[in-house]
Amino acid sequence: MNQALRRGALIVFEGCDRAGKTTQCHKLVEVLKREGHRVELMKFPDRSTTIGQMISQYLQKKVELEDHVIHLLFAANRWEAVKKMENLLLNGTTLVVDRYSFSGIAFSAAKPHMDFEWLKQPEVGLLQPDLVLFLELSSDVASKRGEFGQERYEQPQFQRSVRQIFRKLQDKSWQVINADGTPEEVHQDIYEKVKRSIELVSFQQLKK
Ligand code: DGP
Ligand code: NA
Ligand code: NA
Repeated sequence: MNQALRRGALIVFEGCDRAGKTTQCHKLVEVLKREGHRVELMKFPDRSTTIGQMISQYLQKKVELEDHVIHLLFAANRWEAVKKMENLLLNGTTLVVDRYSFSGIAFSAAKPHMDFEWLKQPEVGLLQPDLVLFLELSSDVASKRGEFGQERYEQPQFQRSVRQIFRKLQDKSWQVINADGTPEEVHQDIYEKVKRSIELVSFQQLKK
């Protein structure tokens, strides 16, 4: 088969805070690289850009921003990466992305007085993931993972609401991953699904 025609897969990790997304993203990228795959790790929010710095300040509670404003900034932070993502995918690089539009919708929709239909609009037209790995932690295991950090959304009540909204967003690109196991067990589960996805989508068009 002609390698040059193959595109990369857009693999997105989602879940509540502390589910182990970041650890699993790193592990996956490391293993795929070792196997010779072209793969790149990305993370949203990307705090390194100008917009990302505003988001970071908001999350650290150094500034207050109206709920719709911060929602748009998070979306803008994804939009500013679109060209780069598209180029990499079309050139055969698989992207492993730590959070994407589903977090965008779930975290804002968990706030009072936010219109669900309005919230989805800024995400329309972004690249659609080929595979969403939703890391789900049972509440038992979650409570044993220690205290939340100090950032804005890191409160049990808020995270419970986020989790309920995530469930409503689930579509056929999702695979729910039981994140209660050891990092190695969780990784094995993820790895199988990702390998299948990379093969499956390599001759399909990118979706927007
Ligand atoms: P992280 O760097 O992955 O820990 O994410 C920072 C926090 O921001 C985390 O609580 C999840 C939240 N978050 C991530 N993406 C979005 C988004 O698009 N919109 C909102 N409102 N929150 C988000
Ligand atoms: Na966090
Ligand atoms: Na994380």
